[in-house]
Amino acid sequence: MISAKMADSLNKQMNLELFSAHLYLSMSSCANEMGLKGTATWFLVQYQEEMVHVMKFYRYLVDQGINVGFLASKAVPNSYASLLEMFEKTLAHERMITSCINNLLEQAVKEKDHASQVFLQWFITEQIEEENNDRDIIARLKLVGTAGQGLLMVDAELGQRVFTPPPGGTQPIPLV
Ligand code: OFO
Repeated sequence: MISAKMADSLNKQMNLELFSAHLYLSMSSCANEMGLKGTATWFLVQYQEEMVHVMKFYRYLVDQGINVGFLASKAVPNSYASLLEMFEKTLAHERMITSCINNLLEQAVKEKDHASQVFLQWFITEQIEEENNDRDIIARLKLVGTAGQGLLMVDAELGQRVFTPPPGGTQPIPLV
């Protein structure tokens, strides 16, 4: 049993995770248009990971007896000047998500909602990895420059990324 206020906050986060999924699917499409097939793959995997996040919130809320609500979704940008800009926007977005998750945990602590605290721990750890991945890629892009051979090398590396379904059950959407 969770409070109506906690359920509302978690429901909003579920919708924000859906926004993240749309944002990264759009970035995948942009990268494809720029001829950066490896980057397109990286963002497609990122989209799949975000759908796992959506489903984790969905499952938790439904298991707590909550009828979830899908809110109106904001349009996402679909044009970027460079790959560096794309990853800088990605890092800024992930930092915003980290602060939302931290706020949710603070709310759960304040409400003495132990179940939600345990649930949110996974996201606290996940956000360290999300931000770290983006920082690494930005650093590499700054080293090699944003054009020519260096860019193609980073693009090829990004294309190696594969989606790994999380252990323990929350099934994402089917793989593309
Ligand atoms: Fe990218 O971590 Fe969820 O939104």
